[in-house]
Amino acid sequence: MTLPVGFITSDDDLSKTLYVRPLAPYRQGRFAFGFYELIVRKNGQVTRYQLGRAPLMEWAQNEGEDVVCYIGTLLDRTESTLKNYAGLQVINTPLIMGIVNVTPDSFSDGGDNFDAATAIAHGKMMVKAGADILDIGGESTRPGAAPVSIEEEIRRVVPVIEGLQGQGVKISIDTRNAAVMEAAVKAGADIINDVTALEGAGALEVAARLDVPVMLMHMQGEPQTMQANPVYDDCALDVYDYLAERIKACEAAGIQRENICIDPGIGFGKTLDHNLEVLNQLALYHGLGCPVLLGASRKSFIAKICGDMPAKDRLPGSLAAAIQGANTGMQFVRVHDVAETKQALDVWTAQ
Ligand code: 8Y4
Repeated sequence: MTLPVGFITSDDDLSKTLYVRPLAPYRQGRFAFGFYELIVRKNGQVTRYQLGRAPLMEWAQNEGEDVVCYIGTLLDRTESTLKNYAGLQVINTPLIMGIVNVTPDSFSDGGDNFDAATAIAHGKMMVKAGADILDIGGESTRPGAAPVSIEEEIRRVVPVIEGLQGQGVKISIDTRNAAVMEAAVKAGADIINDVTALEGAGALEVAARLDVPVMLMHMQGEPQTMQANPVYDDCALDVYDYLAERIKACEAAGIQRENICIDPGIGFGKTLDHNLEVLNQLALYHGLGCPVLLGASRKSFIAKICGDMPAKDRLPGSLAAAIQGANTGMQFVRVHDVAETKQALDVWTAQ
């Protein structure tokens, strides 16, 4: 496919027109950034061109100074693989976020203390297994899950955050409620993980005031209905544009880019094809200049690919997704099975 010449005009918003995706796998200690996919989106048309770095820069030069500058920034961001976030040093193998659910549907027995004690024990086990972050959540975003009051959500997560202090790992609070963010950080949480990218009432302001690192995830629609009929122009690019817009909103609210991690939100308002489009182009998101997290563990896209099986039987598919994350330079993977994921990533890293 021949490159468009004189295609970009001064009317084009470059940030919604040009994207670059590195084609070589990210490998620890030996990076090969020779080849890229240049993605051009104009008038609703998306065209992809695969080319070497030098021809890409040559094309940019012909398009003008603004394009040189924009592509230069994207390449700089994509090629700076070392990123520090939340006091964690991220080398070129993903760090592991272990999932700690504090929702009644994740326990067979009901009692309050049982819930907290079980979650704390589970968290400590994940630390032993090699987790770098524990993600503590008290609200289920599963379709059909019972709604939880803010008081109940706080009552669930605070004792678990307190019980997991001093383990030598970071704690993230998985919530979309500003009041829960506040209570959780007060109890010792280090990071806010929000599946609505701080779009909730007061969330941006509270996160900025608390001055803790944030994770911004993409979701289309609302948890109850998001899987009904998700529609995109181009899923991977639409997610990119959304995250770019949320980064901008964070910066405007006083949250610095170094304190932002982004996440394309596998399974959140996405069909199997949408999820696969994102999973196949994960490295695109490095152009946004933030560490990237991939959360694919046990999600239903695995069952849709392989034939239905319960969530607990999706470890092999989850490990394949984690390795895809490693190959595309993801800084974090969010997983249920920490020991197993660590073994897979250690072997990948040792190659
Ligand atoms: C079995 C068990 C099958 C759990 C599916 C699930 C993400 C997230 C969730 C994510 C970030 C989940 C809170 C969905 N997913 N946060 N949270 N990224 N940042 N489903 O992908 O695990 S909950």
